Amino acid sequence: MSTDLPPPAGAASDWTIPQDWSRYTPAENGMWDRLFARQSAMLPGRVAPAFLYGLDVLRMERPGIPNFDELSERLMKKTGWQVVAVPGLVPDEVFFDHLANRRFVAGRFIRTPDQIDYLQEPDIFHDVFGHVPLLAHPAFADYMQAYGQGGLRSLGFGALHKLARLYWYTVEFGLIRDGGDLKLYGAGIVSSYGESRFALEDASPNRIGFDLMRLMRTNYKIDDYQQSYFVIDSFEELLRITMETDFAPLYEALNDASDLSPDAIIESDVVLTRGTQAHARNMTRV
Ligand code: HBI
Ligand code: FE
Repeated sequence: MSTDLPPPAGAASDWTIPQDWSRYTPAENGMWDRLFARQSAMLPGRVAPAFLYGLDVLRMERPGIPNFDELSERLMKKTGWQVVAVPGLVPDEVFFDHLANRRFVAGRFIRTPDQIDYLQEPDIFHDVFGHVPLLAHPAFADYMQAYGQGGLRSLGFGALHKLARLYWYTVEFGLIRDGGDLKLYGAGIVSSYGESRFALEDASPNRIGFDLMRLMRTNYKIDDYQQSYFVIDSFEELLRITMETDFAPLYEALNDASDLSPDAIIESDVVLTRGTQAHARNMTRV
């Protein structure tokens, strides 16, 4: 997205808009409740404990679409984050600038019943149910801010699409070790009825230990379940690796390294599951 686009009419110069929380209709609040009930039934035993803790301290199990001012007040006390409304996708620079200042931008609209299982643009259920609970976790909260700062820097290196893979394979589609088990934490998985089971339980995808350079070589699919998931040890470890890495030489090295396909397994990988890729094969068969 071009970074010099003006915000749409009615939006502030930083692209934020009022949530207008009191204007949600019963149907919209009902859609939230329906999605919430369906996803929370999946969570116990599958999702990272920090996610459940976030739902709890943010009081997200109360019915109806959450009020961003209330979420911000609770989050502010825990980790200094806020949730602000935007009309939809915002330019990269605007997105990163908000993250760098500990503001999470969320869509305020909710999907309609015919979009219950899939929609292209992130709605309030994906953004708030998927992303916001982990912002109550100190290390994850710092990681998100660091990502925003790194995002702004990456624009100067023309390296945004490499860095975007880090966001994709962690914040959106990451898995985390929990004792001897794997758990979900990526917002794209946690907010998806189908993928929350697929990512953990299906034999199709690869599950590979997190390696920053390797991950940033890996392409991803935006319109189907992932073919590989990357597994972190902890949010503290993810934050540490990100903070200790100088990304400038990494971007240099990435220019000389070939891209990897989403289903690739390479020699240096710590392979937790070698996927059958049956799902991806069936999807492409005509
Ligand atoms: N805008 N509202 C919104 N939400 C996003 O997740 C988002 C965005 N704009 C750009 C963007 N993401 C990308 O820059 C990153 O995911 C890399
Ligand atoms: Fe998202």
